[in-house]
Amino acid sequence: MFTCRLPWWRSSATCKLWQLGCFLPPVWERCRLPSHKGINMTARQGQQVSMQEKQVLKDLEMPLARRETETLFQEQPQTGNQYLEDALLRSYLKTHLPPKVLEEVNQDLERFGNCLLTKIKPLGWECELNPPVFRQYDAWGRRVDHIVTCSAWRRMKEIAAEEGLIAEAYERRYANWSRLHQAVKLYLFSSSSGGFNCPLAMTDGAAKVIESLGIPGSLKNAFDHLISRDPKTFWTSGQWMTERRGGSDVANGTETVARKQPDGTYRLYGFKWFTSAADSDVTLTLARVLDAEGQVKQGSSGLSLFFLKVRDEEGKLNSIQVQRLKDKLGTRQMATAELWLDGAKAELISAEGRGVASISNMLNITRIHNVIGAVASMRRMISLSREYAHRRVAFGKLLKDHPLHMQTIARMEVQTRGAFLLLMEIVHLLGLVETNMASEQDQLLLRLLIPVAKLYTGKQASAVVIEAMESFGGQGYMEDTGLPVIVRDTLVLSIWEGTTNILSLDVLRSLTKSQGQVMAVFISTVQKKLELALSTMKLEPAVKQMRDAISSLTQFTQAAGSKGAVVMELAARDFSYTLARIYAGTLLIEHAARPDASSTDISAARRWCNQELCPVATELENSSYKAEEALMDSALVYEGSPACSSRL
Ligand code: UCC
Repeated sequence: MFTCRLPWWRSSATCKLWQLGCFLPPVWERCRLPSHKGINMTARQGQQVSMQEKQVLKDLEMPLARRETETLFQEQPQTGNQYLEDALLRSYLKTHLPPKVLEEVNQDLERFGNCLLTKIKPLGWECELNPPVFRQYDAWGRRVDHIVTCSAWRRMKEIAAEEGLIAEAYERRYANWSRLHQAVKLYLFSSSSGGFNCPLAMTDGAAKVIESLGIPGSLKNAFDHLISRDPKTFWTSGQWMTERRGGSDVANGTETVARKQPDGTYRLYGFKWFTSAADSDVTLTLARVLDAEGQVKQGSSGLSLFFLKVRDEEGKLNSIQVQRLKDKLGTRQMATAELWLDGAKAELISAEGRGVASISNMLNITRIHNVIGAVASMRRMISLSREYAHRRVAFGKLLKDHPLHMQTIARMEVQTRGAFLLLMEIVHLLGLVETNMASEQDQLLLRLLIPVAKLYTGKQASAVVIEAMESFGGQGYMEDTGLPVIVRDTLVLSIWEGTTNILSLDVLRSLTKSQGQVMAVFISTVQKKLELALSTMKLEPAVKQMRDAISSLTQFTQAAGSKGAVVMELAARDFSYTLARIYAGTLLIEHAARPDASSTDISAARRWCNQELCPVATELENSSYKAEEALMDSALVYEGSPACSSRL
């Protein structure tokens, strides 16, 4: 009867109770009922039953729990060599790099992709598990202000040197392509770096500032350390810009003063409120030079740029006190500190009063690194999400066979592709500028595109990683999957290195400074790129949408020109987003117009124009909801994944 139909663990337990003359209802029923259903017992009988029941339940419940756990078991998404799995990256390199450079870069990146998987990724996770600790005093009460980092973090520094993650850009062995090579390595490194991408961003920025100053003799040694490939001599740099009164408004928020010394150096006095990667070897920072009367000049023109070493030869802090480490939402692998400068010895490296203009060379580099980090986070989350969709069953089929699920991932994929091409465009232009191969137009375009890309991808990355986290259901919210770490670390990308609004205003600054020339260059560049795409029939609708968007943008800029500054300020954010959408879409179209473009390249370009440029009302008309498009979603998402990857 009843017991016979139950599995062994239920039937044996039930038999024991049967011998007691009672029947134990299922566990869930017992929870609901105060007594055993339909059976009258004395109190003693009840006690006996209760004790025996306990034992039986132990026997019964444990296997049940185990069994249920087994059925809940989920397969972990597995990703392989990031470089080999990134179809767009590989097709971009194949299209743009000269063959000889491509051959060498391809080899290096494939090797690096393996190294990331086997060596760097586990170190990155170790950094997450062992965040820095601040030790203010030693055992004997001596103040030491020691920021203790884990061995994995220190190993990251060595790897960064060995891999030439800074050096590559300054050695220029591939001329203008070296910058792109470096950026691609950083892009691959970023989401496995355990936060070490942050000090690298600032180190690159410091090297850039020193290089743009013509590498003065006094900074030659520091420059060599910053671009060293030798782990023993490699230095990282900080960028101490933020003070209590202003993170964005640097010009009015900076209180630190600089007192000139008889030997020509300066001593800095002030309080730096956020100093990222405070374990760095050197830093650049802003301060106001005290005049003979002990007065300083306020505002932007009172700020000068200084270089300083954080510790002396013996390892003692350079008259700096660490107040505390910041308790951050993310990037917890990296020490962000509050620092008192109490006479820190420093070298003035800009003309007096030209601090902001000088440090903007650093800002532009760290903002590009921000874009790298944003695209890398998006790419990482999508890789995991698409891999999971290949393994996870819901409603009787794999997630990858649910059209709505795939449409969601495909939309993220399109956003990531646009952001990636925008990044490549910027580092390509930067490479040209750095090797004196850039035209004046290239320089203007670069000046405009850096804040545009930083603000757009910073925001986009947050949206994409949150969407991707959701694609894992509840698992996405679990700490030990590693997914929340990516989300947390991505959220800062719209904040540091200038918030979205500050960057929107910087877009306006570039317009004003060039007296509108940057806009003319922007429009003529996108138009040229679109003309080349006209011969590809399948891209016609996208080109048309893009041209319509450009014409609306032109109308807006003409009309806004006659309006007041407030109108332009209010429009700055939407205006910047529009520039980003138009430029990224144009790059997708350009990439899809290559003779060897794939159908997914074309689909991505068309989708960008539908989803990013057009309101939802036109989606139906533009066929986004048709069955053929659903098939394309899958192709778009899985291009380059291990199942369908092909070598260069
Ligand atoms: O967050 C921080 C560290 C984070 C860790 C790094 C991680 C990196 C990524 C990691 C990878 C995942 S450090 C704090 C970051 N703080 C900021 O970004 C500051 C935000 N605020 C601004 O950007 C403001 O717009 C300011 C500070 C630049 C505004 O300063 P001013 O002095 O009020 O602005 P002015 O007067 O307009 O500009 C002064 C000069 C002008 O040149 P001249 O005098 O020749 O006309 C400007 O054209 O500076 C020039 N300038 C620029 N030039 C200003 N900005 C730029 C620029 N972006 N490019 C070229």
